[in-house]
Amino acid sequence: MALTKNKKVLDFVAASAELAQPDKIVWIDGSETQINALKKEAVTSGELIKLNQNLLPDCYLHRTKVNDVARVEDRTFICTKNKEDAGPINYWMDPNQAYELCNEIARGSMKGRTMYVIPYSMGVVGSDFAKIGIEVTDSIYVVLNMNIMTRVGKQCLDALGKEGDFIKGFHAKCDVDADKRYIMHFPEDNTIISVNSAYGGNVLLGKKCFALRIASYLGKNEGWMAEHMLILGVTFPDKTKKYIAAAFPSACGKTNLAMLIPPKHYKEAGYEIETVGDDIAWIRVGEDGRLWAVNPENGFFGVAPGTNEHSNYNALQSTKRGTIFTNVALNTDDMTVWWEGLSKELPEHCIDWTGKPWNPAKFDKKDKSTCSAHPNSRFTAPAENCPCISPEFNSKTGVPLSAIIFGGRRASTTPLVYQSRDWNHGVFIGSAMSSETTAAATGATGVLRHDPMAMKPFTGYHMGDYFAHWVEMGKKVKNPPKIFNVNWFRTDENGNFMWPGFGDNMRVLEWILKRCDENPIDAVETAIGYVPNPDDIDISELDYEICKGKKFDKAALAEILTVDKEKWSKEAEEIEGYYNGTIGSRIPKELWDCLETLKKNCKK
Ligand code: GTP
Ligand code: SPV
Ligand code: MN
Repeated sequence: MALTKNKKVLDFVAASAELAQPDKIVWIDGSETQINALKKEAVTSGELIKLNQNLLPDCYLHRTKVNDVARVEDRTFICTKNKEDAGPINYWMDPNQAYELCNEIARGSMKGRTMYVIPYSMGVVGSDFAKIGIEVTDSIYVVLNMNIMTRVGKQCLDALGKEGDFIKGFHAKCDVDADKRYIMHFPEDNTIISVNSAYGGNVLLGKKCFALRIASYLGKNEGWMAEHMLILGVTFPDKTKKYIAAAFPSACGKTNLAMLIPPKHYKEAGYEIETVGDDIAWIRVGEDGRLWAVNPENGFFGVAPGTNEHSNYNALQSTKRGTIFTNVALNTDDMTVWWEGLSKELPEHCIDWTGKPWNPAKFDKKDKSTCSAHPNSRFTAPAENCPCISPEFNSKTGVPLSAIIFGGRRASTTPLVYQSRDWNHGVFIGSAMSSETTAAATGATGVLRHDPMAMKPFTGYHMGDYFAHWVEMGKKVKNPPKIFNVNWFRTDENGNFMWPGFGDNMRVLEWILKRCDENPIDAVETAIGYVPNPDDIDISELDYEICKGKKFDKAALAEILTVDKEKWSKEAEEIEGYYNGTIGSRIPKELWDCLETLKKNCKK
C-alpha cells in the first residue's frame, strides 16, 4: 500500500510501474520486520548467503556477476540540455535521447519481479541539510544496502509532506548486460536512471549519483558544496576538538584516515580520532563565517582488501554485525569471510568471489587473477557499528572545518604534506590533483590521471564552473579552513612505500592542525606552498622498515618532504596542458594566476 499522499511521489511510482511492469509493488517502510523478511527471501533465492550467525550476526555475502564489479565511468552520463553544461570531462547525452534509450531498455523489465519503492533521506531527517530521494528498484540487494547506507522509511515520506520535492531514482537490473548498462543523470530534472547493473555505486542511487553528481549541481545553484570527502574529528590532550575534511580519489585512503587509530604515545598523551564520515561531505557556510560539514550517509561502503586488525581496526569492527559483504571470499570452514590482507595465513577452504573453490597454493600477490576476493570487493556496514563514530554523527548542524586536505596516489613529485598559501591557492592545488587509477572503477589500474578534488567521476556539471564555484565559496567564508595536500603513496626505486601511512598519518594531521592554530607553527615556504620543517613532524617511536632493513628515519622524512623544482616545473607544464587542452575557458582567473605563480616559482 502506498505510504504517502504526495502526488508527485505517487505519479513517479505509477509511471515507473507502467514502464517496467512489475508483478507487484512493495513500499519499504523501514521496519525491522519487513527488512528481515526481505533478507530471508534473498537467502532462499540465493541472492544472499547467510554467514556464521554466531561470529557475524546478521551478516550476509553477495556475489555480483563477473561483468559488474565496479563503477562504469564510460557508461555514466550527465544529460543536460546543453552539452557544454556537462562540461569537457563528463560523458554527455541529450536528455530526450537518454530517456528514450533507457525507457526502451527498462520497458517490461520487471515482469515477474517486484518493484520496491525506497523512500530515503540523505542527511538526518528533518535537518536543514537533508534531502529526500525515492529509489524504485527490482533488487532486494539494493533495498538492503540502501537501508544501511541511508536513512530509509516512512519518516522520509512524512518529512516530504503532501507537496515536497525529491530526487527521482529509477533502477532496473534488467539482464545485467554490460553492453546495455547506463547510469544516467538528469540534473535539470532531479532524476537518475540506472539500468543493467546490480553493483554498488552504479545502483545505490543515494550515494555517488545523488549525494555527489546531482547534489554538486544543486550546491552550485544554491551556494553549498557536495564533495568526495571524509570528515574526522581530532580531540587534543586538553579535550578541545577540531574537524578536518579530506578528499582522496576512490580507494585512496578516505575510510582509513577517517577511522585512524593514533600511535600509542599520541593515545597516551590524550589524542583521539572520531569518524563523522568516510566518503561524502555536504558543506555549507555557517552563521559564524566558517564552513560546516555533514556526512549525508548512514553507513560505510568500504574497500575490503587490505582491511585488517592493524591497518583499520575500526572498519573491521564495523563489519562484525548487520553487514553485507560484496564479492569477498567465503571461508567454508566456518562460514565467515576472507579477503587478501585480512590475515597473513591464507584460509585452506575458500570459495572465491566468482563462486569457485579457491586454491591458496596458486595465490600470487602480484597476479590479481589469483585473488580470492575481487580487488574492489566491499563491505556495507552501519555507521553505528564503528567504535570511533563521532558523537556529532547525527548532528543537524554538522561540524565546523578547520582544515581541508586534498590527496592522491602519487609515486613521485608530491611531498608527504604541504599547505596552500591561501584559499584560492588551495583551490588551485585541488584542481591540479592527479592520482593513479584504482579498482573502484572499471579499466586499467595504476594509470596517473587528473582527478580534480577527487571529483572527476562525480561532478554533475562543467568542471571549470565547479572550480569557479570553489572560488566563489571562498568569498563567502570569513574564516575559511586552511587547505593542505598530502601524499601517503610516495615510493622508492624498488616500488616500496616510503611513508608508513595508516595510523602514523596522525603525525601529519598533528602538523596540519598546528598550522591551523591562531599562532601557527613555522613552516618552510617553497615553490608549491608551505612544507614542514623536518623537525616538526614527530617520528618518534616509529618502527617502519621501508625495504630490507632500511628503517624510516629523519633522512627518509627529509626525502619525502623535498620539493624538486625540476619535477614541479614539468608538473606545472602538465597542469597547463590540462587546463588549456581539457578543461578550457571556464577556469576562473584566480586559478590561472596560481598556475603562473607556480611556473615562476619553479624557475627561481
Ligand atoms: P572509496 O570508498 O573507493 O571512495 O575509497 P577510500 O578513499 O575510502 O579508500 P580506502 O580507505 O578504503 O583505501 C583503499 C586502499 O588504500 C586500501 O588498499 C588501503 O590499504 C590503502 N591505504 C589507505 N591508507 C593508506 C596509507 O596511509 N598508506 C598506504 N600505503 N596505503 C593506504
Ligand atoms: C568510490 O568508488 O569512490 C566508492 C565506491 O566509494 S562506489 O560507491 O561504488 O562509488
Ligand atoms: Mn568514494
